[in-house]
Amino acid sequence: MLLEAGDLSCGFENWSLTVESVGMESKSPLVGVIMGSVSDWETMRHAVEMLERFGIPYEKRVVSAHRTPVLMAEYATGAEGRGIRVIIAGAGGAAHLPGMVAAHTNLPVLGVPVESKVLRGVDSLLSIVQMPAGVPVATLAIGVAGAKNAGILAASILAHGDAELRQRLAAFRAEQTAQVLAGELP
Ligand code: RP5
Repeated sequence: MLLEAGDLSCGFENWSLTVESVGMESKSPLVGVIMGSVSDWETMRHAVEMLERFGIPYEKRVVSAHRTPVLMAEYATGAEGRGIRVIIAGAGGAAHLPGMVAAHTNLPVLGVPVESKVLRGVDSLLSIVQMPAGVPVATLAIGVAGAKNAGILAASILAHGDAELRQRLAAFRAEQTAQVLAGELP
């Protein structure tokens, strides 16, 4: 059971609802959502919204590999001991945060390349995806799609030990399928 006490009335009968606010952070998070800057939030909030849809307890915070390197190392080394099971790390530009976090933990790290202004996120993507063999970062697509998929992938990872969450994932997929089948071209 991954759900914690809290308002889950946004429930799974209403998958198409847009989550207007993100306020279900947990004191016993299973997913740590970190990002290099407050400016990444507009992208990374989509990962958080997906976790909220699935009722997965999470925490979110800014952790910068180059501006707060000591905090980053402490966060990554301490995450597993605090009960975190997946880390989602978003960063843009010379996006070393996911790789540096992965260097400090054996937890799965899902990297989200934030779309940078100058190179439109190609720099972020290449920085995150090209980890040398031995320290993996599971890299998602650039921008919002990647952030959403990071949330879904975190749910998939956690669903291995949680039949209820597996059901929610299946329902989510089924709703997408139904929407496509119901769609009409103009
Ligand atoms: C990276 O630098 C952050 O992840 C962000 O995407 C980028 C720009 O940061 P700001 O200058 O907007 O704080 O560390």
